[in-house]
Amino acid sequence: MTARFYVTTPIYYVNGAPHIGHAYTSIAADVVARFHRLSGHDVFFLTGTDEHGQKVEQAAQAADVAPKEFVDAISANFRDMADAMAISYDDFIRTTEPRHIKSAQALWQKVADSGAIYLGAYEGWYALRDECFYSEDELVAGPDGTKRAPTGAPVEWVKEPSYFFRLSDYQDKLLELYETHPEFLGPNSANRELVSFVKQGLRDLSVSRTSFKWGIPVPGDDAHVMYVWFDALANYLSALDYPNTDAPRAAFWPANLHLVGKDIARFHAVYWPAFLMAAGLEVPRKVFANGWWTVEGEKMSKSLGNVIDPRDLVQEFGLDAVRFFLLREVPFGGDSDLSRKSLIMRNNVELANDLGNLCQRTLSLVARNCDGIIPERRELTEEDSKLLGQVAVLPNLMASQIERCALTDALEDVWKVIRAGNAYIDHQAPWALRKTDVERMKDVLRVLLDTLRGIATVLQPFMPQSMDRMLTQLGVETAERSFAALDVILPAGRTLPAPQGIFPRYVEQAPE
Ligand code: ME8
Repeated sequence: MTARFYVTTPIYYVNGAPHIGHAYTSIAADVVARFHRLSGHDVFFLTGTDEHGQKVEQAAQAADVAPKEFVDAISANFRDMADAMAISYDDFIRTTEPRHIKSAQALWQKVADSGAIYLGAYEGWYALRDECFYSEDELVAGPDGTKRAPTGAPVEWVKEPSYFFRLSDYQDKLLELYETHPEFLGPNSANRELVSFVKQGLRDLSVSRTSFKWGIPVPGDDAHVMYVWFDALANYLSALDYPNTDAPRAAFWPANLHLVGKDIARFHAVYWPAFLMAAGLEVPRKVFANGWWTVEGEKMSKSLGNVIDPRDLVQEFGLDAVRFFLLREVPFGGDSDLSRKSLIMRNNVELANDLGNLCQRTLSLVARNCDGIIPERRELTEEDSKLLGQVAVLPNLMASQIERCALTDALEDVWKVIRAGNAYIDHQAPWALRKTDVERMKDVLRVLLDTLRGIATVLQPFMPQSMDRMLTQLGVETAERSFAALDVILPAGRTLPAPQGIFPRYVEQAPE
């Protein structure tokens, strides 16, 4: 049976335009989804938008637009961003869709039937920006001396009737989950933080609000709408048509991977598994929290005017240079800074020089000296076998990195082989062999073509558009681009198209 793999991005709030941070998590999830597809797995990749809650309601009011009209426009903008970044999602869920509302209410009902929800009154702190309740001891002093959430968000005192989820009952079960499944939450820094948060003791969680209307009504009590996080987390099930266990997608539960930002690890690794346990459902296999991007050393913010739309970067640098930079710059899971200087450097050094030149040199030698025809694979020297051996282990090596969400390490594995390929071409000097030993020159070029094919195949998840072009230039048919296809070498005799550069160097324009 084909292995199934279910991977998700967060569903993004529609209170503003998408920026590079949203694109980041989606690109990472896209790499994982594409990698599993190339491994022959049955993948379901979900993204979407989180459209309820007080924050979105207020943003619509501020724009003087009806909430539905407001969320329709911004959700479409997020979908456009996903398409522009080549996010290969299988479904895009919106929490205002009837299918989601139905599922979220069914989940609520199931949790309530287990006895884990009761009616009470909430009195305490709420940070609208985070859509999160905080206890007094979590608060910090803001720059103006007012109380703030640990994230810096302003807090307000809220007092209203509310349904509660018996989160306190789940403390031991959650700690047991973290202990028996250390891979459940990554990276380690997020894991440590969560374990200590849960060890400090869990209070029951307010899961409904009565002071505004823009949400999903609580089943059986229309005066309440669900807390936006109960509503939002349910998206991962509603896309599978929960509670219909006969639905074709039902078999994708439990999710293999929820990719999130570190700001929302708590919701995914504490609240979500507790809700699922109460509903008698399996918990996801893994939650992984990516780090935080700043821009030229500053936090992105509307007031600083430094919020970057990923589509603008793509316009300037090309999609794959941006995707590559984001996943290459810092070990996945860590914080990072986006600066033009480092983006240009990565593009020029690693893409244009290391990979682009290796490909261009090889293909132009084949064009000039072999009439553009793929030469025979003949007996290999020790050096040939060494390089091809390094290529052959890449899919498995990378699979284990991707399993741990070590996306940057997976890229580093490929770059080691690219560097080895460059050392090989320099040492073998096929341009010199042309005059001394034409047969050996052909053998060397064939080894290089096979090396490049392996490299381009495993890089497809990271840079789908440019690797598509590279594989076409290498004479690799569409059906020959999976990892399994690498077991069969390309037949000699195919004519390659005229070589064209894949990664142009970026030259900064002089100011006018
Ligand atoms: O939290 N660096 O939505 P959201 C890295 N609706 N990642 C960033 C980032 C940055 N500077 N800024 C945003 C929500 N992100 C909820 C989620 S899921 C059931 C509900 C990414 O629009 C990161 O993945 O605030 C973060 O977790 C997410 O965008 C937050 O998006």
